Amino acid sequence: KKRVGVLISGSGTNLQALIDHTLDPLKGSLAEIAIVISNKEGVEGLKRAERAGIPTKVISHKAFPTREEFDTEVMKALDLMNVEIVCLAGFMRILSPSFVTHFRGRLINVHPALLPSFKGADAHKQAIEAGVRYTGCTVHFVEVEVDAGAIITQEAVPVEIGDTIEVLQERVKTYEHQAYPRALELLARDKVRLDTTNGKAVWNL
Ligand code: 3YE
Repeated sequence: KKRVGVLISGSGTNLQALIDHTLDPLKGSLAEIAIVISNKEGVEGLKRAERAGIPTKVISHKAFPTREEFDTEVMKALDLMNVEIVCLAGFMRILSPSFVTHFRGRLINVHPALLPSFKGADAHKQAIEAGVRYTGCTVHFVEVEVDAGAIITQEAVPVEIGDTIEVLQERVKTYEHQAYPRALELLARDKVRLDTTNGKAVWNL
């Protein structure tokens, strides 16, 4: 099985979806979560990992003088666990070029919008303000430029009249929980890879 590291910053509902998927014998997953790393202590996502018997580590970005030094510590922890695939799951840090380069093609993120629309940390606010009737979620390869990497999977989600950011966020999350395990499986099974010469996804279905 491919060893996966998951990076989190909070409640870890996407982590839970990845745990449930990879631990379900009926799914026959080719991925196994080897470690969960959080940049914040005490978050619910760490408890989710512990309940599933998955090793955890807290690496607080506040303990490091620079972004690069924090990222290097995370990189070392992942390499020590022989992690082959890294999933960002509600991890709220921009990763430095050296980290992205180290894991390029093996590093994926879920973003709560239909990229390339509504990049950044307030995607639902942007979607509501734009008045779109559909938003969604995207699992993509991580590149140095945030939310710009090649797309692996997307799900479209309706925006209902009167939606608040919170209500829309909850609806989109249920789709993220479907899309993220599917994307991880595509990568773990080498059904998709990143062509690092041009940054495009290559499909072998
Ligand atoms: N890093 C790169 N490329 C990507 N990180 C994420 C995706 C992604 C990535 O595609 N290179 C919000 C970041 C946006 C932000 O400005 N964060 C602050 C810290 C805020 C905090 O600690 O609460 C920062 O300085 O990084 C994952 C999603 C990033 C979300």
